[in-house]
Amino acid sequence: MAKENIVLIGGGGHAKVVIDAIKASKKFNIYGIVDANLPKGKSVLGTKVIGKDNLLSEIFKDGIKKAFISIASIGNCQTRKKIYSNLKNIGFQIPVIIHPKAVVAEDVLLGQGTFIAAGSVINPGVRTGKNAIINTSSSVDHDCSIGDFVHIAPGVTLSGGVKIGDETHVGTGASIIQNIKIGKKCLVRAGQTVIGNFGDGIKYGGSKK
Ligand code: JB3
Repeated sequence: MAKENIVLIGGGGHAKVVIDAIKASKKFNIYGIVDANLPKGKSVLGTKVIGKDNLLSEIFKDGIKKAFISIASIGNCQTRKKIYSNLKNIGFQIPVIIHPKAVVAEDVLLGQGTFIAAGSVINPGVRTGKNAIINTSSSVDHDCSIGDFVHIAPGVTLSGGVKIGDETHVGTGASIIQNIKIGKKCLVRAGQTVIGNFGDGIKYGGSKK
């Protein structure tokens, strides 16, 4: 059966990780990338930049019904949220993308647009909201709940029953012990170990130098 076309939004570093996962999963044919700054014709891992976001409505009318946000975010997901609502307004479906070298339990529920990178382990009972990123080699243990637009950076470890609020960024290599609750729009800085709950809007861990 012919693979369905998908258009990517963003052609930077995270796009390379997403393109690799899509190619490895063999689920979609990548139609092209729209990017706010990259020149038309630039190749990202063999996928061409075909224009900017103003092309998306035309692409949809031409029959490309799937799109995926291949921009990550470090601490601020407003761009992803803006793009997401634009895609939904146009009518795009935003699938879940899972690298075949991730380990995902069968009862896991992943919100639309969620990305699971290579080497990640998602254990039973996990739920994510929409457009979450579970990045390279991170581990999300049983019954964790991950909110909308959350970014779990590479190498993060979440023990069982952890709750992460919408739009929170958990930085590279951070560890969060079991049943901890973290609020919305927080930033857990890289390498931190979290052993206590905290609410919304907290920047947790040593300040940037
Ligand atoms: O550290 C790791 C494993 N990954 C990082 C990731 C989490 O964040 C990565 O190394 C980068 O630091 C970053 O990846 P990302 O999100 O791809 O950022 P960057 O490499 O800067 O690429 C973002 C791309 O999105 C750029 O080409 C921008 O021009 C483009 N862009 C920004 N805003 C946009 C928009 N493209 C479209 N279509 N629409 C926009 O609104």
